[in-house]
Amino acid sequence: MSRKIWLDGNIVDEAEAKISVFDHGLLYGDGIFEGIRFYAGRVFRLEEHIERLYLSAKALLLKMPWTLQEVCDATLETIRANGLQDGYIRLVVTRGVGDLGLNPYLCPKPSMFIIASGITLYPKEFYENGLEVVTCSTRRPTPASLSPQVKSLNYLNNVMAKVEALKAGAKEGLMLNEQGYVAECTGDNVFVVKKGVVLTPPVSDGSLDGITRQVIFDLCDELDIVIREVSLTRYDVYTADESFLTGTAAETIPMVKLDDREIGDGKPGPLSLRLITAYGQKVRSEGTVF
Ligand code: PXG
Repeated sequence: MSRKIWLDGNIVDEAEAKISVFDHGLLYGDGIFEGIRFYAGRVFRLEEHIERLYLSAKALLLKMPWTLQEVCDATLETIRANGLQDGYIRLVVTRGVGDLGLNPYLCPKPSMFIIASGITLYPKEFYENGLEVVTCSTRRPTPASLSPQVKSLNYLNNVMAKVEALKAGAKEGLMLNEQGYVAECTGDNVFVVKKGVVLTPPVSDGSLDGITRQVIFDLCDELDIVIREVSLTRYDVYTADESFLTGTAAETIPMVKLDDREIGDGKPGPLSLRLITAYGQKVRSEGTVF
């Protein structure tokens, strides 16, 4: 069945959903995106994702021609048009059509399209047995360049890191910042567990302020689990008792090996599994009904 795409205010067939070759989203990666999941008829953390989209837009001086509510409504409309109950939303805003040359002020109108589809980042067995991860040589950019908080259409740094991981036979790659501290994986935030305490790097170490990451803070609060933000080195991950990764697309997944070192006993840890189960329950019981 052909997917229905929301494109600049209209629902169109996938084959009709086209963007100009002069769109600066394509020519310069000048644009932003969001990835949102929906489960059993509800969109999880919809407002938070759309708010983050607006923050990315603000940072890039990209003036959104739609209100936040209109974007939320368009997202729900797209899901309904595709008759899905569970899936993934990819929302993309481009700078719009301009001419050759970087100048964004020559692009009068941004474009937005919304895709509702499925997504599988890792095969199912990795959710049960855990992921093996390798450290990539590609670093997360410093906040002195474009902030890692902007979900821009230029993900080449992460794509190249992912390629390194795949070439090394791993499904995911750990990215460090310029100082060598752990930032995040190519599309997921990183957590470790040490002596019953959950630790994750502060976002100032170069990670995206993930919405799933925030859910882990909420769950730790609800379950009386101590969680702290601390800078981590690879040593801290190698010697942790447990580790797991989080992201909207990835959800929550145990990490059991880094650079050939088993983390803990090399199996998903009990605290990670508790949080992963609680996450699964939360996403299926909260959210905006569509
Ligand atoms: N780090 C980066 C660099 C990301 O892009 C996350 C962490 C997790 O954040 P959330 O808010 O989702 O918990 C992301 C999320 C895709 C795709 O294909 C998107 C992401 C990651 C992987 C794939 O849409 N973004």
